[in-house]
Amino acid sequence: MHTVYIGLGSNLGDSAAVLRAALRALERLPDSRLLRASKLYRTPAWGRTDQPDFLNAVAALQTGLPAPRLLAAMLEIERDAGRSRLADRSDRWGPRTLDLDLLLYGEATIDAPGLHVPHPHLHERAFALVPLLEIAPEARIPDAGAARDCLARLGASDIRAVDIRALPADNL
Ligand code: PH2
Ligand code: MG
Ligand code: MG
Repeated sequence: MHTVYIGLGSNLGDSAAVLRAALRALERLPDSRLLRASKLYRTPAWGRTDQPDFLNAVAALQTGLPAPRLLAAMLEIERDAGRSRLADRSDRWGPRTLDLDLLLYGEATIDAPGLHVPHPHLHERAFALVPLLEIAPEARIPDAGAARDCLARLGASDIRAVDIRALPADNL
């Protein structure tokens, strides 16, 4: 069994409902158990900034699934949420209904086509580090060190936990 961390993001549609449904889908993965889920955070778009704010979260999973099978299951959850991808990948940094990223897979370093662990941008993305540190304050990123030291170099003043009272009741 491996402890893995999955980043969840959405900035299209009813993002809070999409992320909650994705957490339920992760809970149902075979040979896996959802250990923890962070709060939802409202985060300014990173990279391509001409798009709406995201909601982001991180989930911790204990799983016996090998990384490629876990990744395939995550892509299926994205598709079920209505995520589309353009063949030329020109939408790679654009708005999305659901993005699931494998951030950490135990302490493994994996470099295979379409599968790079730790996530190559994790150490430079406060929107992923803040929810990760909420549920795993001691997390270490292979080759980048303590996640909390990475975040200290970035700052996180623009990342806010979502107040559930500000969401429609059917989102709870
Ligand atoms: N995902 C991206 C690009 N930029 N910015 C935020 N705040 N949250 C994301 O999940 C995100 C992003 C590509 O997957
Ligand atoms: Mg992503
Ligand atoms: Mg992704």
